[in-house]
Amino acid sequence: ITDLKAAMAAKIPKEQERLRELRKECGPKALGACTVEQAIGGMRGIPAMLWETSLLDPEEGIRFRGHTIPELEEKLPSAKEGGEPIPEGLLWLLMTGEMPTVDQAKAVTELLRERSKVPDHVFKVLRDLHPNTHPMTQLCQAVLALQVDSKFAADYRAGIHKSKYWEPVFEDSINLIAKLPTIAAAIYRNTYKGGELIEADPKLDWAANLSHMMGYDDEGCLEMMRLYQTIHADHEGGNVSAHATHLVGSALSDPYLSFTAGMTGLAGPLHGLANQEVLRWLNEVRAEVGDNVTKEQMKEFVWATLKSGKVVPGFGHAVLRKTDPRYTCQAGFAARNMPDYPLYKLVALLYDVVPDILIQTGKVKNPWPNVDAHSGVLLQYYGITEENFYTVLFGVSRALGVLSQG
Ligand code: AMX
Repeated sequence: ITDLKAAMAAKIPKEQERLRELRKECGPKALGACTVEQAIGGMRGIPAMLWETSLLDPEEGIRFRGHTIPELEEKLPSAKEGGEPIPEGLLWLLMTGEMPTVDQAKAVTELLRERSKVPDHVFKVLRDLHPNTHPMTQLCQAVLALQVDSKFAADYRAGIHKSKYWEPVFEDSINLIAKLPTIAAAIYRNTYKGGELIEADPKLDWAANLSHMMGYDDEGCLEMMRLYQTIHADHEGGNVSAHATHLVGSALSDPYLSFTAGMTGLAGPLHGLANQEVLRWLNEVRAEVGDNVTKEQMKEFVWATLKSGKVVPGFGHAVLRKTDPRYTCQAGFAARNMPDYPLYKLVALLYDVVPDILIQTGKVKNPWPNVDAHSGVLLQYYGITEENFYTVLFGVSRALGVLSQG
């Protein structure tokens, strides 16, 4: 079976039954206590949400349907022999719980291609925005403009039975995921390249097409984008973008409305915008001391940042207590593809310097780097230098996780 919806239809009645049983048998059982600190800290550490697509272990990091990131790199289908995983395979895994075959992943590529056309009125909305509108705000506006075509909203109005909600939610989610690369590329081209858009290439897969439509066709860049879009997809349910999407979805707001809520959260500097902030911060270091930064100069810079009441972006995490495996995965890609790149070396130097200093503050619970410490370096290397755009790329990927959970 290579049809994603048919694979879901075969599973969903059983899953609905499993949930009913779980509720019946274990409903009154307590999962744990809740402390005052946890309540003040925004529910940190309280096991209070069902999130089937991924599980975040503080020591080990994220597992997608039980698979670690290195396992995904090994097992998910790739576009090139032995190359990086394609996110279409991850989408199959997240939605069905099963590792896809090559044919199943290819069928998802086709499904997304068939539905990728973005209506003209959405481009018009983007063109009419104030030229200084942040790319993340543009992304939210474009997704909201697409909402007029929500199948779930229409079916709900027509009185659909609740056991069938998943079908129009699936249709909306696939339609939205299919259109996101074109929307993201249009935001990029409008904001930084004079508004000249590039057509999708029907031979390319979903993530590679995003790179192509932005104007980057280097084979290495296509591979980087496939990996990037795979590893940013999901991080359990407690982070701001996932939680906000889920929360708004619980009001039966359709996938367009719910996903927009997630994206307004991802746009915050302590969450997804941190990838932009890391680059900005690194550029400040380079402007002050040049490219050959010594360890001592770097230490001084980190302390100056902390003393001025700011956070060191790209470090720390609400749940993780070790180096983020998404950081390690990107560092591995950099080591394979850009070992002599000065910015890569600068980020490696940060790894040497920052954790010790954060430990010395005596209050940071996780001094290790997170996903955002490394992603900007990969993008810069291939020429995508406009850091204000980076969170949009994160957002496109995040759609795979939060909409699968929906
Ligand atoms: N630099 C400086 N101070 C930090 C810090 C960092 N990287 N990480 C945590 N701290 C500080 C907190 O601000 C807090 O200080 P306060 O008591 O004076 O308010 C104290 O250490 C304790 O915080 P914590 O329990 O360790 O972290 P948290 O769960 O409250 O917050 C996070 C987690 C990610 C918001 C925080 O580590 C941070 O601000 N990091 C920098 C921004 C960043 O990289 N965000 C991206 C995270 C990944 C993602 O969502 N994409």
